[in-house]
Amino acid sequence: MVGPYNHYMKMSPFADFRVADIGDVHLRTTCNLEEALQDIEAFYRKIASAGVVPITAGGDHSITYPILRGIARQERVGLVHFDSHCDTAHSYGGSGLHHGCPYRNAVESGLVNPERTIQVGIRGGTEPLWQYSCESGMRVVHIEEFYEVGCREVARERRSMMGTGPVYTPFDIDCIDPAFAPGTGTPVVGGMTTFEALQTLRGLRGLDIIGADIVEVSPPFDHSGITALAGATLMFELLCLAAESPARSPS
Ligand SMILES: [Mn+2]
Repeated sequence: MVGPYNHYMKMSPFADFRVADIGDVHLRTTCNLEEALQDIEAFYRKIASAGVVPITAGGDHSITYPILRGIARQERVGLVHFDSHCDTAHSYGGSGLHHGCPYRNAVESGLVNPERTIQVGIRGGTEPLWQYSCESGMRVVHIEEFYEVGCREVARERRSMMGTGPVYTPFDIDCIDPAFAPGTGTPVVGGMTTFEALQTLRGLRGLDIIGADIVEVSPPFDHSGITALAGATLMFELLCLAAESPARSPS
């Protein structure tokens, strides 16, 4: 149902680039979060060292931190992060590696430049947990501002913030309104439509995208596969963006 042609970008990434599904990350255990994240990091280190740009289907949002560890370069990466939550919380329930804090970890371990980080679609009742976003210098675009200024302006700001440096694009499906993507663990009403998400992603054309992910799609909570379709469609758009990134060229 998704692809093979992107009518907006006028490209067929599967025909023009070497694209493959390389399967799941094998975890030694699902009972030890620290070890599981080490396994993810090692898997992505191998991918990045082969010169491959990973587009990941999660998994909850805890996976983004070890992915960033695996694909890290010398230069800190910029983030264009789509989510209803900032995910810069403290440790919770005895763990500092849960799905609500990957970006605090990524900044504190020197992987991500908070001044080249923009978080889009933010809303909801857990805002007090995310002070770290503002304290560290991230740009937080609440959903109200997103609607006031529009997709184009948000995209323009992101482009100027990202410049020519490396960019990672994590996409939490709960950024989308649950009317369009109900199958997720922490839905928050009042989000953007799938069309608005696609249009905003398209504003990222030409950035040096070194990886992207779609996280928090939860099939048991889904209805008629609507969230899976949204996730797969967004993933296809991310693939096209990565394929068009300046560092890439057709095989
Ligand atoms: Mn998230």
